[in-house]
Amino acid sequence: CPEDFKRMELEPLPLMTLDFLQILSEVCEQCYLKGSLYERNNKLFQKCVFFLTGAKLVLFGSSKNGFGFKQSDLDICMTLEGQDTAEGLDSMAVIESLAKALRKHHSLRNILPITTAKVPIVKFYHTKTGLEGDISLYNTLALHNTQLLASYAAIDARVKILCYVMKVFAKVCDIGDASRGSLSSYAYTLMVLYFLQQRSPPVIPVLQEMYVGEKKPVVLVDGWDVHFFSDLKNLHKYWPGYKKNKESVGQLWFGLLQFYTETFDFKETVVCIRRIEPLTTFKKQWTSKHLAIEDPFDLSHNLGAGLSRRMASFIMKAFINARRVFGAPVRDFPPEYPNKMEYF
Ligand code: 3AT
Ligand code: MG
Repeated sequence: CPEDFKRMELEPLPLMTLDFLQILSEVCEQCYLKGSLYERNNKLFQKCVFFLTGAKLVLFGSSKNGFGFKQSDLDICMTLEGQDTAEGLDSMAVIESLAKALRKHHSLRNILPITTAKVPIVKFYHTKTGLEGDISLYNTLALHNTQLLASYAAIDARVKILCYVMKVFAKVCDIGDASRGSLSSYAYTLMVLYFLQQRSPPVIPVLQEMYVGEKKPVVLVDGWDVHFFSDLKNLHKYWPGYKKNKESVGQLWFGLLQFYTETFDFKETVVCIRRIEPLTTFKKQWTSKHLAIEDPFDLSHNLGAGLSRRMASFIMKAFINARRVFGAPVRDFPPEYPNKMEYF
């Protein structure tokens, strides 16, 4: 369990040289440039949209928030014509009949309705594009958190790179599959955003705390406040921290690994991107959980709630190993890369 990893067990690291941090930045940037496919999923989505009579399909998740990559799935939200909310809807029955309708499409395979999850979904595999996807019903909050994440991605190019690198890290270390007991990509993205907000000076603001005018607006969706500051063109006017942080991606990536292994106290504190003040696990009554990550809108939802002690420990070990590996300077790796990114 994370709290079992006493800080003392962490190996001391050699001093980071500026050269090495430059190499680390290039590794992160190349990882992003090689794999990130911002528009790809949108195009493929158009190809694999199967028209279901009476249904409206909207793409969300990484295909829309700027953190998409080759292995990303298609997250699709379905609503029914003439029905604005899920109220009175027999979701299980709709999911079952949706699965039946999808089975008629010859280009779809592995159609699997999952009705036991918090949000019932139908999973599928599209043979022509090789994409996996899932369709959920009236997942309105997800559409809003996609917008929130897209706004953070639009503020600073380093956000996209780091979120992307984090997802690759999670996939490579086999700690990024919520259906197999670990955490979803979404949870790791929230961890990166939290770190970037807590960095000094911060790389991104807390958009949910910002507003123009006297009173913070409240926009309710499914009973939760989904307001956030979205006037990014004028961010420099309202956020004093605008462009204050000048660290490289390499510094930030290594900083993130240090933050979650050396500084952040998983036992006491919740990963929470909606406010800058620390939020305690005690206040949320989430003390029995190994890792607490609060959804930015559905505040009752802890994304780490499903983690077993064993899995939490496995995830922490991956972070500790990454801190050691990325913290060990190498001399001549990698070779010169083209397409360096400008991020200021
Ligand atoms: P990939 O590129 O697909 O790996 P992603 O950013 O699309 O990453 P996910 O597929 O994990 O992230 O999730 C897509 C969206 O689904 C993000 C969020 O709106 C919603 N979502 C995912 N997991 C959860 C969760 N545990 N709780 C609430 N919403 C979730
Ligand atoms: Mg996804």
